[in-house]
Amino acid sequence: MIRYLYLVVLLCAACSSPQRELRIYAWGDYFDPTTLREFEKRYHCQIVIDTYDSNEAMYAKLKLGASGYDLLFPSNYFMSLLQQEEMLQPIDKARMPNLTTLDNRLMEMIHAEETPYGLPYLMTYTGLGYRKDRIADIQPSWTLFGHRAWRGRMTMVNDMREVLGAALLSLGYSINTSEPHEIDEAVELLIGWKRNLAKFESEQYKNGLASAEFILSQGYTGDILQVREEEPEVELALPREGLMISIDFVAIPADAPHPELANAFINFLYEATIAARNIERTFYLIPNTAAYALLDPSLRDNNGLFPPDEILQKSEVIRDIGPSIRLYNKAWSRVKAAD
Ligand code: SPD
Repeated sequence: MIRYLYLVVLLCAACSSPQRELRIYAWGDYFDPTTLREFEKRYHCQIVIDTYDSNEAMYAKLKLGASGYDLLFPSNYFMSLLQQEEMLQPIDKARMPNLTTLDNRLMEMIHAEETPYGLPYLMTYTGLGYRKDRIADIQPSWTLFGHRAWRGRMTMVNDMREVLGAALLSLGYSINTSEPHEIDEAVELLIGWKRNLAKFESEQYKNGLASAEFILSQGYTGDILQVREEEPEVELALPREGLMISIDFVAIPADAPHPELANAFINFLYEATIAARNIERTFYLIPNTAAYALLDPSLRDNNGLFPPDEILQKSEVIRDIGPSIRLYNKAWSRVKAAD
């Protein structure tokens, strides 16, 4: 009887003890939800996710005092700012057996940003989403935003580097230029495009494409492919001038309440079967060669996950451009203020 009572007390204590929370601050549509449930089961915790739609928005919220997050997903070109401001803690790479199969080709791309404060989690390309039923025979180009006949039916993301990048690429300039006259030309071009846009927006446009409210949108390739799963009239197009490439890192904030659990989650993300499930659901590439081998064969020639070489050769990784970022901030304010 006493033994039975003891068991009941133990069980009740387990039920009533508050579960650990792993609080993630990440981009939207970023994980296969079944993988999150699996982590919760394995580690007896609950995952809570808040989302942001640009690096700038994430940084601003943290600077305004938002705290309690265990994990962040800043893009490569934002890592050094977060480090300089001592907003991150080192990752415990020694306790990550799943790191052994990281894709070296992609690791070379992020060479400049290699750091003890983060790991590359996800490759993101920026391309075009469009309605096949409204735009037949598309000739993919960033300059399509100059097409007046589609006024009010097009969107671009609310992300300064991505939008200026599209204009710079169409002018034949580097998306990382620090030349004021090149950035000025891009601003002039963008002000013209802006007159044709419904808005700069990074999340709701996906519903807008699905409902045909919008017929052409700049967007992250994985997001566009996720919409295509729901609405086959939505298609991905890769502009002939090339793509903007970002590598979103995974990082742990300096004040994370559960760094142990956060490190375990990072290792979990690189587990081959988990990475493969996340790739298949999000259509973003996690740089893990062991996961590539597990992918559904239909994904091997998916041009959003593996863009063709002739496009990749013209594409560029968005880089940290140091103090020249001021030129971009000013340029973006001019675009935003223009009628
Ligand atoms: N749902 C959006 C996922 C893509 C995030 N990557 C953003 C890169 C910004 N340059």
